[in-house]
Amino acid sequence: MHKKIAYILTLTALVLALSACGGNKNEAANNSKPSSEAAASQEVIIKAKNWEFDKTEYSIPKDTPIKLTLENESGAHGIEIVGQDIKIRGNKSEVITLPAGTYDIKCNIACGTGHGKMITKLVVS
Ligand SMILES: [Cu+2]
Repeated sequence: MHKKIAYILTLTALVLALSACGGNKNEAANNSKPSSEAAASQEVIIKAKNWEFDKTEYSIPKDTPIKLTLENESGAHGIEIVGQDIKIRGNKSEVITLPAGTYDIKCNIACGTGHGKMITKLVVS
């Protein structure tokens, strides 16, 4: 009986060790992958002006590299995908890849009176 328990414990430890190794390996692979613009399959343009974005919602496919571009039509604005380390300031692009979910996008440059209203959504599905 004790042998069986020892066997199960060993097996559990082995499985945990293997899954931990697998996880680290994937993480390292992702970190070393450069996010080049060439990898993006489509582009989403967010247009900003004083004090709103051109859409109340933007949609992109999940787990797919997308070129996200910010165009300022008036004023100086930026975007930040809340909860993610994704920030664009001014007229620039960045290639992003996100898992499924709904994210808030907000202006990240103190742009004046309506700054607090500059919020939109990014739906990833
Ligand atoms: Cu702002």
